[in-house]
Amino acid sequence: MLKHRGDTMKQTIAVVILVFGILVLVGCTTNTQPALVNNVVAQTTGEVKEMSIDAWSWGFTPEPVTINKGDRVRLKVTSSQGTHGVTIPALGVSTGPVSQGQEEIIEFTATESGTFEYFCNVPCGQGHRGMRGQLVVKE
Ligand SMILES: [Cu+2]
Repeated sequence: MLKHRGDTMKQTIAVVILVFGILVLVGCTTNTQPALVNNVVAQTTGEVKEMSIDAWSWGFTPEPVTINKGDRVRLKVTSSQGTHGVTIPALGVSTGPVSQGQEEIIEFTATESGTFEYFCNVPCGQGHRGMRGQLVVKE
């Protein structure tokens, strides 16, 4: 009875080691080719586009902002009147508050085409809710 139990234990240990080995192998395989498996790496044009948005009370200039898919964008946000900011939720980028006469630069790569909203992320008074613009990413 005791001997039999010992054999079962050995078998269990062998199975655990085998499963562990398979997991390690699978882990190594996926780690070597992340770009191929998930195709995460975005195709970029390699060109950095410098663009500017000026915020004022209450709006943005220019509006809309148009770029091409794959562009690496350096977006300079300035404020010529009041303290504002820019957030582009679809791209996960935001400035902090940009006060009058200041500037902040945000960088992103436009990996998908479409029309995305951006808006002011600093409560700036009466016209704040109207401070919206569109970022058009062309195919
Ligand atoms: Cu605002």
